[in-house]
Amino acid sequence: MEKTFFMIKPDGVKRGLIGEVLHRIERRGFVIEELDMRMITQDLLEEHYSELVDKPFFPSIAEFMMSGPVVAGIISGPEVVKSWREMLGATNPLEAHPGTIRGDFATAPNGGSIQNIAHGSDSLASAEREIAIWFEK
Ligand code: IDP
Ligand code: MG
Repeated sequence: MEKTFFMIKPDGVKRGLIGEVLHRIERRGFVIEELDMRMITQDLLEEHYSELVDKPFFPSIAEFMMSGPVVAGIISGPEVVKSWREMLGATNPLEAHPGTIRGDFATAPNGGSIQNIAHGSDSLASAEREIAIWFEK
């Protein structure tokens, strides 16, 4: 069974959306395999977002992602990598369709970082890499 890595970001936790996001995962029929609330360190963030570290907006992402706890987890199900990305919606909430998590709960970029409630691995290879970073160390 396919697995992916997901995370409820600090904005989702602060706004009381942990239950909402987990409910959507369960309602869809995906299985929560691992679940862990924790603070992200700079080292973990740089490894997780290694392809973004050199972007000009990385400092604002870092400030946002370390502003409070996240809920990290692994979910499994048929084609869960692609399905979970579809359930999240577009990166920029302004472009995310209603019915998606980002389209239902987020609005405009906020102070240089795009705050969009939740994360999902973007491919099978990313899922394996992120699961290893977060849960196999
Ligand atoms: P994704 O989360 O939809 O996979 P990525 O391009 O992998 O999008 O970017 C990771 C995260 O970094 C985004 O979810 C968002 O929080 C933030 N981000 C991406 N691009 C920008 C940008 O241009 N400005 C500010 N923040 C960004
Ligand atoms: Mg991404």
